[in-house]
Amino acid sequence: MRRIEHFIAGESSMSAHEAWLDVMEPATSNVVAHVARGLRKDVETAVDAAAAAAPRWAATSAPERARLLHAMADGIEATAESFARAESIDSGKPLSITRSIDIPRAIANLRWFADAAVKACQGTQRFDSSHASNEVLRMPVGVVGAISPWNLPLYLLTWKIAAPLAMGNAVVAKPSELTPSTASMLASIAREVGMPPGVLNIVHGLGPEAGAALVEHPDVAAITFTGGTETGRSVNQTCAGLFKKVSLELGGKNALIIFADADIDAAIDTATAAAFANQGQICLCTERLLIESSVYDRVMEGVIERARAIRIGDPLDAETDFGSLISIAHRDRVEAALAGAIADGAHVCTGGKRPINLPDRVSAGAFLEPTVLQGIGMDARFNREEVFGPVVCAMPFADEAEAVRMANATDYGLCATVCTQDLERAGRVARKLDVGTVWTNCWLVRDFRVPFGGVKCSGLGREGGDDALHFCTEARTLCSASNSTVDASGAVPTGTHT
Ligand code: TXE
Repeated sequence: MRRIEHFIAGESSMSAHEAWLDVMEPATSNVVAHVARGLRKDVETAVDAAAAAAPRWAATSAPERARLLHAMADGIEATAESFARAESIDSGKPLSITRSIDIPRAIANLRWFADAAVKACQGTQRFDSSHASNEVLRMPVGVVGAISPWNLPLYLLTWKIAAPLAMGNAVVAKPSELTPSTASMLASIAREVGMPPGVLNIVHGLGPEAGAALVEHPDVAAITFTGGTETGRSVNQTCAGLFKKVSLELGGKNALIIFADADIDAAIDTATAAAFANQGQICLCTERLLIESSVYDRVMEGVIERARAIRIGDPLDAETDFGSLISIAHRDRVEAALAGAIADGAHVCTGGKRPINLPDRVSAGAFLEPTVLQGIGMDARFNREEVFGPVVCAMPFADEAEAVRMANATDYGLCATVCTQDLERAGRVARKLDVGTVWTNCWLVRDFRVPFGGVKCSGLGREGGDDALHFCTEARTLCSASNSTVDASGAVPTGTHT
């Protein structure tokens, strides 16, 4: 059986306690690998390696750091098909998606932040007066801990580590224990391209063990976390006690609002994609579909028809659109939420069952049909809690004010989509929605430069663009009677990181 080890100080290593966890292929329910079960000791070794490597890495010029990140991106690109396959096997998502989205985006993450950091390190902010000159440096914080989930494994891991590495920090990453393969493949590439030992470390293991030890470690200056809201709450509490920088990208209960004046066919396509992409397991997926009453029946007919046309099947078959959920345990949770909705009066318009007639290879997988519900209101539990599966609940609304009220009636605030041809209305509604991102007539359009994150229980802080570069650095103000400057290459002196 394949064994996935930690990557610490540039070397593969087993856990100090030689403990292993099973890695399941969720589409088949077969064990496909064993992954090291990292414990506190392993995290300590990794943080020591990172702390030792950080000063020299910070003193390396930004272009040289960028060159190594681009080399890692090249390495993924050269073996993209193996990455796409490994991601599909670990996560149950279709190969068509890992080929077209997950792996290309992971490559782009490394490249974009590599270049952005070079630009950021070229110029420092200056504020001069007749008395003094102020220069603001962005100093790397030292060691950054990155904890990532299973729904977009390499995509989110690279999204979390690229900015810190590019800005001169060392990283200890803890990927999800459910999807460790591509992180380990990335580690091999880091070694091949000559990433200095200790700059990137990967410790595998369970959240409450390896993850918690990373968050609690006093030498980890910042934690970037993507995962569930309850886990995020506990990560946040630990970081608060240690005055640690923390960035939390958590769950959502996102609404997609369709006004009667929308391009209805396009809105139906957007709604279907937003509800069922990645089997509904993206924090940005739509779980509440709000439809203006006068077009409710027409929209529902279209969404149901599109949901039924989605090709469910073996994720490794290139024709498959829709694979399995991440695990049988997660499908149980989604089915429990569905059963709760039905008990509260929901009507299942389509889906709601485990698909039959799947190919033999995947007949024991964690599949659930794309499901559309209606008939329950905003007070139903289903419409308040994140479900994170392929189930969307439709509700009619009478007017703009009611749509806004319904969309905001949740503890979450990650994103929303507004479908309308009246752009004035779109702008008005967007300003009233209590979320981090509002899309108009589109969904999941992501620009690296824009801030990304949520409000309320959806998280804390922003990722992307300058926010990401600022998160992994501290501003240091140099106030001087005379002009001073830093090395134009972006290198910062050894020993100055905290
Ligand atoms: O996430 P966890 P789970 C939501 C979604 C899902 C729910 C639970 O609603 O149903 O969260 O999923 C690590 N200290 N999202 O349980 O546990 C863990 O090992 C430190 C939304 O899988 O939050 C993994 O690496 N780390 C989300 C990562 O946290 C801990 C994506 C995420 O796992 C830890 C995934 C601890 N105490 C789930 N406990 C999104 N925002 O996209 C766990 N971890």
